[in-house]
Parts: sequence; C-alpha cells; structure tokens
Amino acid sequence: MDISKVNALSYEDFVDIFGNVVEKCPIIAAAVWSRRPFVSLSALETAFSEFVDALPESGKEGILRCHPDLAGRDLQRGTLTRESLEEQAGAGLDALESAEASCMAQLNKEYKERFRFPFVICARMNDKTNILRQLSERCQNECTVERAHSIEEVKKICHLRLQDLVCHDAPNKL
Ligand code: 2AL
Repeated sequence: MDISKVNALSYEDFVDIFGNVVEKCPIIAAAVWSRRPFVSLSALETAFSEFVDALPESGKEGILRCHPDLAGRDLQRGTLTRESLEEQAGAGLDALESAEASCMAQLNKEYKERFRFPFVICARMNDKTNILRQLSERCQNECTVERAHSIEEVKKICHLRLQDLVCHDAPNKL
C-alpha cells in the first residue's frame, strides 16, 4: 500500500492494519491515526516513535511487557501473533537445540526477575547465537539503560513491520 492509501484509511481500518506494528499495542495505532496525513512512510514511522518517546517510563515498560518471551510459552503454545512467529522463526528460535532452549529459558527468567519486563530484541536483525549473547550481556545493564535500549529495539521491530505494510514512495506533496 502506498502512503496516500494509508492517509485515506478510516481509523477502524488503520487500527486493523497497523495495530500490531508495536506488538499488542493497538492503542498506539489508534492514537497515531490522528496525526495523518503522513507525508511518507518515514513520517508515519516518526509518529509511532514520537508517541512511544512521549510516554512516561511506566508506559514504556508497559509496551515492553506486551512482548512475548523469545522462544517462550507463546511460541510453544502456538499463541504468538503472526508477526512475532515469523520473526522468531526467522531467527531460528523455533528450532533451538535443547541446550540452547534451556539456556534461553534460564536467562529469560533471570532477566525478568531483574528488570520486571521481558528481554526485547529485534529478532529479524539478529540470529539465535547473537540473541543469546545479547541476552546474557544485557542482563548486566543498569535498569534505566536497559529500558532505553529495549525501547530502541521496539522501534526497530516497528520499522521493519511498517516496511512490510507500506511501500517506499517519493514523499507526497500535501
Ligand atoms: C520479539 C518478537 O516477538 N519479535 C521480535 O523481533 N522480538 N520479542 C522479544 N521479546 O524480543
């Protein structure tokens, strides 16, 4: 879809289409709709980022808590969103060796005990080895540093999901 088509969407259709560009946070799409018209895909992405950045820290943590664990319960139960399943499978997280799976489960648990939100990383920009390494390293971070880092990962996920939905065009003249 091109940006002029995005700008013509009703809020119902906009939320249906963009409601999961930030995982399980359709309220963000519902708010971003008010910012249309968007001059380009990049302007649309900026509107999502600015909404997230303007949230208080508790709101940012709320967004992180809407993310499923990597290789976690939702993957095992088949209850991931379509986007998350594709991203996790693309990074090889649906086919971990048993040692990798137990390492991931243990580190996810330690991470959540420390930060009280799940480890979030853009799976499409990493493979399983890199994800495990970063999970282990980021467990050592200070909480505010880690929260900020995690929100940047949410934005990377959002960037790629938006690219899947909207084609790059020359900016529209409004
Ligand atoms: C995810 C997810 O569902 N997709 C992705 O790229 N990262 N989850 C997570 N906890 O990092």
